[in-house]
Amino acid sequence: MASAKLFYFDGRGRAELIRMVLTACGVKYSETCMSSKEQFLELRPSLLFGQLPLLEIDNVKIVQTNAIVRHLARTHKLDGKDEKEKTLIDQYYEGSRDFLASFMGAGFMVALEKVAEHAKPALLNSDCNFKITYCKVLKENGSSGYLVGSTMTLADLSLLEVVLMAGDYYGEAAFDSYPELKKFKETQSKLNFYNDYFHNIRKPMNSHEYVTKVKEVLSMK
Ligand SMILES: N[C@@H](CCC(=O)N[C@@H](CS)C(=O)NCC(=O)O)C(=O)O
Repeated sequence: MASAKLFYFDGRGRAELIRMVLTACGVKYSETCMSSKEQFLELRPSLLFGQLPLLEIDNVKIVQTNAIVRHLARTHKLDGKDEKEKTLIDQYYEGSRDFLASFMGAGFMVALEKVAEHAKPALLNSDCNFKITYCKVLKENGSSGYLVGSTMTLADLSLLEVVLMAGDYYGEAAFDSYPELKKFKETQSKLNFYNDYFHNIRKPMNSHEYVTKVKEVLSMK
């Protein structure tokens, strides 16, 4: 079984999806979490774009979150069985990444206490386009509970990250009137990887300490 090293911070950010995919692929990994400016500056020359996350796997250093998860998906067959499935997976993956990107830095831009309020219009509205679209896709794919085909793919993991985030902020209310998303979450929660991910791997929601630490390490104002 492959083993890997993940370099990031001790929080979700851009690395949470990588943690989910590593767990779903059954890859054992260790984490190095940046805790000082000096530690980051020492690592920086080995980062292709000077940025984290970095995943070392199979003697290769990979940066760029999307490249990392796509590498894992390709090497562990979470990327679809034919060209049509691969394209659909890419499409749904990009859709949920775009949506998530609008919240990614929220805890760094508005006071942490205001993040849920900030995200509310997009995540809780009864006419949330994102949720409507993914419900439609799940419905059209039949009763499997997955976005593409009848097994888990990278597209599902990417959607799951958004679904879990919405659940963190608003509980079950996040899925009122979206039965397909409710069922999607149930399907995912019955998979073997989920229990391990949810209980042992998933990082907590950002705290003041975490935001302060990241800003300090990256010399952010
Ligand atoms: N497109 C890159 C963006 C990476 C990125 O912006 N990383 C931040 C931390 S979340 C970083 O390392 N910033 C330091 C810098 O840009 O100097 C990815 O998805 O990996």
